[in-house]
Amino acid sequence: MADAKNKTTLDSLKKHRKRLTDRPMRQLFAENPDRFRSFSANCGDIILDYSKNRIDTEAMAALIDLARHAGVEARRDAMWAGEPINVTEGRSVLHMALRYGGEEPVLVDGQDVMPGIREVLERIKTFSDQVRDGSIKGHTGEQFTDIVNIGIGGSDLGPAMVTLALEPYTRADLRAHYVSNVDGASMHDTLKRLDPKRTMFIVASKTFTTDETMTNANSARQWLAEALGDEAVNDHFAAVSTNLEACDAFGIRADRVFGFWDWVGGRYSVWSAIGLPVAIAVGYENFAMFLKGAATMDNHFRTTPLEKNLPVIMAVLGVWYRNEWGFATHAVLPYDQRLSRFPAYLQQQDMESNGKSVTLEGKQVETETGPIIWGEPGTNGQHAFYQLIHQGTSVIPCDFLIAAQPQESMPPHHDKLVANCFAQSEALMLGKTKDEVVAELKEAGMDKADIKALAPHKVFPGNRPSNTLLYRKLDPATLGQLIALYEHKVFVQGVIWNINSFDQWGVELGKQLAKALLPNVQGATNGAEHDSSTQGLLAYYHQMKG
Ligand code: G6Q
Repeated sequence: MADAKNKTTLDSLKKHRKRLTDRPMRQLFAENPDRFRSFSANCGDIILDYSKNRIDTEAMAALIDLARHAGVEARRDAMWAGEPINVTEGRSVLHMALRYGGEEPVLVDGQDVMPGIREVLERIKTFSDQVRDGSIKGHTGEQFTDIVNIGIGGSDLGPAMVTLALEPYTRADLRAHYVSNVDGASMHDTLKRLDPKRTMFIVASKTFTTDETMTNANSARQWLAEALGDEAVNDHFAAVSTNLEACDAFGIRADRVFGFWDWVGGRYSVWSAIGLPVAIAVGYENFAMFLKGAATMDNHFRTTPLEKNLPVIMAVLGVWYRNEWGFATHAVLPYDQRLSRFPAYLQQQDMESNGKSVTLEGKQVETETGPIIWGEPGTNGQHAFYQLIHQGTSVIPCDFLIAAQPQESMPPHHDKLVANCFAQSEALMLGKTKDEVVAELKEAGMDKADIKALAPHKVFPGNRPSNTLLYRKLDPATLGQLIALYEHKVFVQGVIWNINSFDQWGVELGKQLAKALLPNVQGATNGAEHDSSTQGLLAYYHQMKG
């Protein structure tokens, strides 16, 4: 946590936690019929119901105080002012500028970044329109029907998740595919259904040096050149990168290279030209609505008092559970099949940002930081891992996400989906007492001995916390809002924990060692410089691969 000025707030949080330990939510709901009204807030069409949490008015006020004392407002303003708040990389953090769309200048080192953003957006519009209307064609004069995005991490998870989420806005005759893994299976299985004459590749890499992406890009180029000749490559490749020289060296023509800037972190880059495959798949107008939705949430985050500020509320509740109650994981459960990749997207968003254990000053943190984020869409999860959420020994705070309106008219599907979603949070909150179980079993005619044996298994402890995010419809603007909501939530938590949410040094060691190991894997050497486990694995690998 930031420093001593938080001490009083932290002590008060402890007191609130002790007090609330003896007052389960069931009781809190019974005492306050207005609980939903007291603990819900909205941003446009997104309602956050956070009443099913282990809070009361006093605890919530203390949590908001924690955010205030940690300096969330000042750091938020410093981010928007272009200050280099990513201190370990000496960079500004201005993904909000990418979707701002307003007239005011946004400055980095005294330079307005908005003209550059507008220029790239204009190029994305022209290019995506021309791919969609067929005026940009492949080498043999055929219209493109398949776009393969080659990127990984932030250059993949965002656009892949968004394309899936906005499926109703895509065209059946223009498909976007995403290849990220260096596992050749991914590229192989994607290409086997594609016609090179009608396939375009977008190589998406901020650095244009990422090994997985460059390996996949080279394989794609080879596949294309084998089918259509080397001279076709130019017509079938585009690139998105901050490294324009490397794009040129790869052989991608300048008018097919879309730039972005070092103040856009990889996991915040879906709003930049990294969103190009999305713009092609759903059309530029929808991509623009997606940006606009995010800007709505940015405005909410920047101007709404902390008490009614959705990202702040979700952030402090997360800190409450992580630090005061000791809950290590957090589940994201969209009742929206098209958000099936949203939990994976948020895993990067949250765990790469806040999976840190040193403070901004480089000291060991004194509290737990980012939780483990996981999840799957409902109702599928109900038939799988929800057992543990309801009756396991770990308490797992959950976020439920649900649209009021489905995209397709297929009654009674959506009503059933909504009923299941609301039922889960109610069940988690209420639980089922032993008395209730016994009464139910008696009612069903079971004899006393059987009731005695079975009842303990059928008790639900309840008092298990959740948020519900209810939105009108999963349209591009709403999706933009939802993503920005979580981005800001993670930001606020990073400020409270006093860590740098914008670097990711933890991914480096594995990359270094993979580079060092490759010669051992490719040659038959035993890798004597490695530990005995690695040597043993290498030896068996060489023996087994034959
Ligand atoms: C995200 C990370 C990381 C990055 C990938 C791909 O914040 O920086 O996930 O996006 O490693 O990097 P490139 O875009 O440079 O290939």
